Amino acid sequence: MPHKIILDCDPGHDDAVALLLAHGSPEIDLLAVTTVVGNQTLEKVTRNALAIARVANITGVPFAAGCDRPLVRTIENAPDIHGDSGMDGPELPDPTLELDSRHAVDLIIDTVMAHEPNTVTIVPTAGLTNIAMAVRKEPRIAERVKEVVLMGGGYHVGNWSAVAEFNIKIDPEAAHIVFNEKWPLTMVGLDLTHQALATDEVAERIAAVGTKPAKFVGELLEFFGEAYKDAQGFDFPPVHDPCAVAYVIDPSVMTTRRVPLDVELTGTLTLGMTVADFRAPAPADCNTSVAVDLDHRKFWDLVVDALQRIGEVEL
Ligand SMILES: [Ca+2]
Repeated sequence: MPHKIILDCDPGHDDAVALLLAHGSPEIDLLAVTTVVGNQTLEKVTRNALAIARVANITGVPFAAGCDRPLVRTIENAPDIHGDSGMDGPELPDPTLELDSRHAVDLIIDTVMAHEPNTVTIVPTAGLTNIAMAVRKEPRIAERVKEVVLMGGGYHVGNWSAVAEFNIKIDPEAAHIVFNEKWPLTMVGLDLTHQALATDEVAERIAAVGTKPAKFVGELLEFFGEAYKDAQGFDFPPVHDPCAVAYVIDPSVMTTRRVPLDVELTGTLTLGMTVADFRAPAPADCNTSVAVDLDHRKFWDLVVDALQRIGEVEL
């Protein structure tokens, strides 16, 4: 049985790869795609999500727009990494898919409540505003969701400050809510995703697929690589978001460690830091884990395989 997921995202170059991986993998049943302010404004990331749907011919999956600002903080976007559109690089086709009329928060709640308990995994690859709002509006989803597997945070690294990662830092209050719920939660943070580099060999493998969706990914990664080189001094871009989807497809793609996790809300220098307490063996009731080591080859095999399965798509 494929794993049922809701992808909550802010496309975003790496969100695009995450969405294509979810769509192309036979191990994933993509129930819904929801968007939230983050890499760019809600309007832009939602348009980008619909453009990806057109590029990969994703139909029959509801897409809904969610929160256009964080719970408490003012809006922070990341144009230095993702450009003015939020997904600069390839030409973005005009969307043909219509948005679901529901707010993303309601689509998330409806989707979780409509499925059997312990069958739906929520995969957030953006700020956690929608997920926090959903679990506040309908607390029963905390017991009903199988797991939350999120891209965000880092137990030893930051990128939006010395110790805080973008998705957590832009809405730390939302992250605090999500990290402190009862659901099992796996944090696929920067410690892991900085191993998911799109090297030259990876770019060649994607180009060799030879389809329009693969070319689209190639152009995304080219822009992303330049942006990461300029902004953060990386030789190759870390492709964060599909790591969370890959973990749902095949947990053996990475090692994880169970550890108590929380989110700093009051630090002068550490706001939005995801604090992992490694001092002792995790207590029996610990429901949080962090991703540690990535199998780079296996990860990119999943992405390339998904692109091959998507095949050619005519625009
Ligand atoms: Ca993202």
